[in-house]
Amino acid sequence: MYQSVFTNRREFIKKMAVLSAMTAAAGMFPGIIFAEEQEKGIPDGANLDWKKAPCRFCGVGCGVLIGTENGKAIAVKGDPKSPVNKGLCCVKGYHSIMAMYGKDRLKKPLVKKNGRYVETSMKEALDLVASKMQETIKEHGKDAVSIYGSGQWTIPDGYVASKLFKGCIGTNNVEANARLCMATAVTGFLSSFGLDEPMGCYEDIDYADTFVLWGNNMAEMHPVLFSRLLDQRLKRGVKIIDFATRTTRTSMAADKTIIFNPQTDLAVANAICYEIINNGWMNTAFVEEHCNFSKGLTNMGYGLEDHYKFTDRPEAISFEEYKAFLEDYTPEKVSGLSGVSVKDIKYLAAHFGDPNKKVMSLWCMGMNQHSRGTWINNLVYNIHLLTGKISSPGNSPFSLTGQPSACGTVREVGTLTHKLPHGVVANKEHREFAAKIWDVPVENIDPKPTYHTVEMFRALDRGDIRFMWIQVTNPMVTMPKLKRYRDGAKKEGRFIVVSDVYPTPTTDIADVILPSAMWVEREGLYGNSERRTQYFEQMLEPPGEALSDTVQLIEVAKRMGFEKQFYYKDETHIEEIYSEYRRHHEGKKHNMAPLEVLKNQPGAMWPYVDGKETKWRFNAKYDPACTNGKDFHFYGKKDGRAVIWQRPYEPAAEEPDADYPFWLGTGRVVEHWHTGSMTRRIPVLHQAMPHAYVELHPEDAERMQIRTGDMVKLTTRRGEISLPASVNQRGVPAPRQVFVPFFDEQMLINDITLDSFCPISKEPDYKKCAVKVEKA
Ligand code: MGD
Ligand code: MGD
Ligand code: SF4
Ligand code: MOS
Repeated sequence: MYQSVFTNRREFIKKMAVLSAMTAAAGMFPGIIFAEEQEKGIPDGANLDWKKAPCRFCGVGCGVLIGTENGKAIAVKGDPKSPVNKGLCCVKGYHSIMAMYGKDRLKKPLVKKNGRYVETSMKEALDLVASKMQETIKEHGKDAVSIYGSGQWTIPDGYVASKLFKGCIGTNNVEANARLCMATAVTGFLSSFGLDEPMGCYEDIDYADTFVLWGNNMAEMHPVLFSRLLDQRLKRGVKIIDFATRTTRTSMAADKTIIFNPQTDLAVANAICYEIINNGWMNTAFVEEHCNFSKGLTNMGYGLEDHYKFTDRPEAISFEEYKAFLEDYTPEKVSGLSGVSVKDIKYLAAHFGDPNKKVMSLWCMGMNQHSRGTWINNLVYNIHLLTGKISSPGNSPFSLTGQPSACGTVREVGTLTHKLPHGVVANKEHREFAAKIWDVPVENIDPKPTYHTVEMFRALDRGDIRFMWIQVTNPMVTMPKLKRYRDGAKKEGRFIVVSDVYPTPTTDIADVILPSAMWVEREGLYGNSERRTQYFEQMLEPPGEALSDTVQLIEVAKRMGFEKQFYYKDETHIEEIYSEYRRHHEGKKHNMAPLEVLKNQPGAMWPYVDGKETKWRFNAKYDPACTNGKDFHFYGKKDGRAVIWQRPYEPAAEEPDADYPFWLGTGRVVEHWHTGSMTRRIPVLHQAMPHAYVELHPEDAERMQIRTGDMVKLTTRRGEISLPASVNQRGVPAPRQVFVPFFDEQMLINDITLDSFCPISKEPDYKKCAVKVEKA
């Protein structure tokens, strides 16, 4: 009911606010037993039924073992058999099962009637969703309905969503939150190599001598993987270099931290290439044999206007042209702009240049949420290509993913407007291939992409989109320049369906709220950063009438007349859906392991060929898809060569000025998952990090007489918010910069962020805008 949900929600918020910061829950625990059970006495484990699953949270994709008793999950431990985490977990993993047991779990569908939410049966709610969708299509056309999903969708969820919307309804209005996160990684891979996802794997960590972290706060965001780096340092004395815009827990653990001004990683990366070439460190044989040089358009803009369109126009260039271009990026010229000393630029370059050192680069949102994100991805690949340090054990440019299945569901299933599970909508052969598997007429699949995520919410605001179904994502906390998109979604004549497990600011704007079965309350598959697909079985009954997102979609599809396409015989549908999905990826370049294999082991990396996973793609020694008779084959490109890109430095969309003199950067903390909807309902995590804050540099704080806990007002051209200050606590930004985490729905930092994006990937730059900072 409206009353009950929102009283609960308010109570929840109030309770959250009174609890205060006490403990820092960042260490590693040996294993966790559910608190309630602990009061009854710790079970000896004898009666526990242990089953394996990938962790619910991040893209590292640790294997966990879940102990259930009497229909409840009560214990978690790391799976020692998992090659990802070898038995270890981080705080979120160890507390993951508690995320299912928040007191206000959604159990019944809620439908808004005269401004109030009324409980209905699942059957009626799904009838309403289907008929509303049909009505909207009839009145406004197929491109007026849309689905916005997630890298936390399981593979089957995303697959049936794409099949329903793209294959059956015939609209390309399918997007997922990984647009906000991984879209740039994808365009980076495609432009440099022609195929998405890392060539290497986590095992690279065991062989690399130097690790360069490009603005990736791994200690907090990929903790278990980071512990593998630390472990290698103990064993082999490897070097960890933290190249970032702020000092974090990662910096504290690194051997060296180099701080650069936001956006100037573009210039520093080019300076590293300059050094490599001009010091004779280039691997000439590799470059001549396996690389081409290209340039694209410049001055692309920032996507700030509605209907903004951009397509790059690549042009081949010679090595000499490329070399001449780098003359603008000598360490001396770049030092002033970037704030990095000439010595440190040379230090970085020397690590890449040393022929006796294997180097692994790691990055995540610092490089992807970047108004020139595709470019900086290209530039880091340039460094690895020029030195030939790629696609071999320990030599690895590694783009880390964030969500448990951003790779598996969004990138591989292709739940983005321009994509299909195999290939893109614009390609006739790809459409024919998908249509055949989907059992739909090929004319159903529209060759034209519609809206990327930011533009999709703009279309909802304008009224071009009238119906949106949101699953496993909380955009009313996470969209940039949020106020516009919240006001737009609330306009008359919009119909919003939200599938979630808890009430959130996004369910607040819904016309229908569907309760979902979560994680191991259903069967599913995720795909992690290293191309590893992992299966989990259903271990628990979902509460009330909650249904998996897959089943919700199938039920609506059937009601819309697509019984034939969504007729699956097995009970949960997963077995059949997954084997249907695998057909899209058949062949040596992307074959996925069969379900029987995934049921018996902690995942398998694709391409899975002749019963074996492929650890290093494009390297003939390891990858059976290499066919050019050479040592490496970048078969994503027609001529088998990777591309070294000429990409200049260009400024961010909005930079500090006299009125807004600071940089505002945003991101995450170790205790919370994104919007906190799950982790803030886990008492120990909530208590460790009860509310958001703004990090300031101590000199700025001193000048403005701000101390930790004082309220600080942040104002941008979009609005203002106030938050407590944090000085010399968790992280320390550079002078004239502030940092705010986005997990706290009471302090919505996205109300004041900017919706500029990388013109090639359309991924927003959440890391940079200009802000005024005042003591409140
Ligand atoms: P963020 O906090 O988003 O984390 O993982 P990260 O990308 O590591 O990014 C903050 C960093 O961006 C800063 O420390 C800064 O150094 C860098 N940065 C800022 N500006 C620039 C720039 O101009 N260039 C470069 N190169 N760097 C810059 C994110 C990852 O974390 C993601 S995507 C997800 S989906 C997961 N979310 C998540 C979570 O919510 N909580 C926890 N505990 N773990 C998570 N892991 C995943
Ligand atoms: P989450 O909190 O992960 O945030 O942002 P979101 O995806 O919007 O939302 C997941 C939702 O799914 C939650 O409400 C949760 O309760 C619900 N849920 C959990 N399990 C299930 C399930 O099984 N079924 C269903 N239906 N629901 C479920 C993430 C997004 O945020 C990302 S990925 C990035 S990279 C961006 N990062 C970012 C940033 O760095 N800075 C700022 N300022 N904003 C950002 N926004 C983006
Ligand atoms: Fe889960 Fe990521 Fe922590 Fe591993 S590192 S336990 S996948 S949250
Ligand atoms: Mo951040 S996918 O969502 O990787």
